Amino acid sequence: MVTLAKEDYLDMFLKMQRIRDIDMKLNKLVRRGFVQGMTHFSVGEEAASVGAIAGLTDQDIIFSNHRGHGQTVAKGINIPAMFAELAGKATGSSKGRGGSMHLANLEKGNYGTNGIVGGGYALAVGAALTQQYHNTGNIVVAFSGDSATNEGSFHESVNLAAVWNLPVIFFIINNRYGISTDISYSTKIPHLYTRSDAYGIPGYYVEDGNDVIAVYDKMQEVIDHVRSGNGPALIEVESYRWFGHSTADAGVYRSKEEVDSWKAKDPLKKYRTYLTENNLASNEELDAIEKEVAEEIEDAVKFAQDSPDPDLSVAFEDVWVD
Ligand SMILES: Cc1ncc(C[n+]2csc(CCOP(=O)(O)OP(=O)(O)O)c2C)c(N)n1
Ligand SMILES: [Mg+2]
Repeated sequence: MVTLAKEDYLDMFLKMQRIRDIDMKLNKLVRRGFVQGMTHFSVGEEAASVGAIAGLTDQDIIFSNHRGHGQTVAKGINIPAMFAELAGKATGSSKGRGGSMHLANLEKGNYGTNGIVGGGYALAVGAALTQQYHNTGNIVVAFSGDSATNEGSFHESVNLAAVWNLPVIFFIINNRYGISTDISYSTKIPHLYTRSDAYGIPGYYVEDGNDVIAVYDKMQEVIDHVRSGNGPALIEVESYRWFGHSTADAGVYRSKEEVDSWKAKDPLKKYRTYLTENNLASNEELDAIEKEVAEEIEDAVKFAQDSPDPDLSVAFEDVWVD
């Protein structure tokens, strides 16, 4: 049973609203050339990201993938710096060199999103080895989609993490698609969390990954297990992306009925109902947060638009660490 301070409940709502509004805004801005290259939206998957990250500390580390806006926001990136990064500006969180698929925020433990499917797993295992070696007590979470678990890197990484007893959580957001491929074409087993059996680690499952409290609650168990030195764990949560795979995808392989059925399970509406019905927040308070987020995003877009392009010379900065 989850019991949090009111400010923590509201912070989760704020972060979910930010993820929603940032991607809704970007969906308009990409058409006007605001973002260089492709971008992948997290709309519909807000509860999975926020529920997963709300129980981590700033020192805990995450790695994410091409669909990493949600985790990046949940891990507390500065919003104007994120917009500037998406626009490739000098004031961006990675000085404009990363963009949508390479968002990072080292101070808050976001070691980077990653355009290579399955590319984050081994990096997360390496970071977890560092935590174990230096006995920091921090843990690492590797976010991925469902399809990525069919990459060889997944199996090698989970196996190595298991035999070395590393403090890493493999967090899978199962949205049932890898681009246009329905999961039934790519994966024989009905539940991805059972893959943990092959490596001798525990597997956890949240059927309603649109319920932020359910995700948070289950993650508390997973975090306790991993932080206590019991080695890695794997968790699968079910959710759905409302938009196409990326801005280059019209989504013709999914029926309107299917998409609508998931929109009816809107994570933000679900959480608003939970908060108001349990007297944890009023509709007025939540409306005020919505307004605050809308203004914050307008300001962030303006900040990005008014920012200068990076100088070419920065391309070779921060490549090596002594
Ligand atoms: C190694 C590699 N193979 C293929 C691609 C192209 N690609 C980008 S996203 C994607 C599907 C990923 O699906 P999933 O892991 O389920 O994540 P989702 O997009 O559903 O969030 C593919 C095949 C890639 N970027 N990297
Ligand atoms: Mg997927």
